[in-house]
Amino acid sequence: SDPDLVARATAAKAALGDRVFVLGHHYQRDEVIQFADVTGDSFRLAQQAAARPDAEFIVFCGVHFMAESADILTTPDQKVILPDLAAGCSMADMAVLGQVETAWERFEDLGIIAPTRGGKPQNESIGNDVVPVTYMNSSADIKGFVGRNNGVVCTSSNAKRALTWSFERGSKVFFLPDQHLGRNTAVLEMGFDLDDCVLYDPHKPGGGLTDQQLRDARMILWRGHCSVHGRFTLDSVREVRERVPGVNVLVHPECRHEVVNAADQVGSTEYIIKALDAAPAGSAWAIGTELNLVRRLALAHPDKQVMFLDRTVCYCSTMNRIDLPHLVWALEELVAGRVPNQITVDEDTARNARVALDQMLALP
Ligand code: CIZ
Ligand code: SF4
Repeated sequence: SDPDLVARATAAKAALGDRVFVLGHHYQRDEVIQFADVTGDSFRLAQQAAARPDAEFIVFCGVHFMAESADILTTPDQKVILPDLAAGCSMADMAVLGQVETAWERFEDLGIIAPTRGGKPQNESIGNDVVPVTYMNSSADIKGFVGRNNGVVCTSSNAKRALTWSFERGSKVFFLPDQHLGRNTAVLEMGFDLDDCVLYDPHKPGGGLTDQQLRDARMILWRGHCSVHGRFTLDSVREVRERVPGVNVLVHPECRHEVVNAADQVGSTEYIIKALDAAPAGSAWAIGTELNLVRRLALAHPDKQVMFLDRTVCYCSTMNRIDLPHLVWALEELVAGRVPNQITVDEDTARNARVALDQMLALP
């Protein structure tokens, strides 16, 4: 990276000292990660932010929904800053509150939501209750909706526990916004059939589902996906197995079902990092996750053969919007006494979202 920018970022960070805490997501560029006080996945970073109540400014090098979660979990005095406001997440953007409320109203009209969750008191609703579950990769609005309706947030490492908890409370789960994490967890970890899952498409009337399909379903999956992980195909897996005999295929659960099914292992980014740390020298690994992370893993494990699962380049374009110039700008603004690009979640939404996040933290 540009030596002048490196020097400016170093100087600005030194001038701010303990007043600033810089968080770097695993999918961030190297030029940004070098300035992170801590790196992690979205969940770990939110926890880390909450563990530093003394830091006045949290500079979040990641995407918008992650900065929102950090704002929800930190004290009201702390300010969360996203160096580029255009760093969104295409998956999170696929579930908008109004669309989700429309779907929920349909479930209410159908009588498949219990009164405890806001549904109408109807006899047929008894034992036929929908529990809303949202992946961490969703807006604060969606987490708030889930909290209001006694549901739970999950990450890719605790999705199975979140589903188990939910099915102890209802007969159906409404899973937002990543259809792949929902389907993969239900089918591969809970033993459900593919037929137990239906796909609710917010762009079709009634979600594109009949009343009967909704009554019969156990998992109602929102039609959302990650534009990065969704690009890996069964052909990518077949091709790498042919090219590298004995290769271990390790993918993120945001990948399509057939890809996860064909892989040797599936896990969150934190899981992937640990699996490589534990892997024997000389072993070969094809990794199905974001390219910045895979490139760093390859550098960190020169004794192992670490490669990207698909040979077409696959950065997360919104993660990559946070670059060194944006980080330098944000830090220098703070030094100058201004607060750039602050991310705030309104109190009502934050309170409800915290209910759903606390429920996740309390999962057995
Ligand atoms: O795909 C992502 O953006 C992931 C894995 C986020 C996270 O850290 O949970
Ligand atoms: Fe969103 Fe996918 Fe990018 Fe993660 S990798 S921030 S889920 S688009």
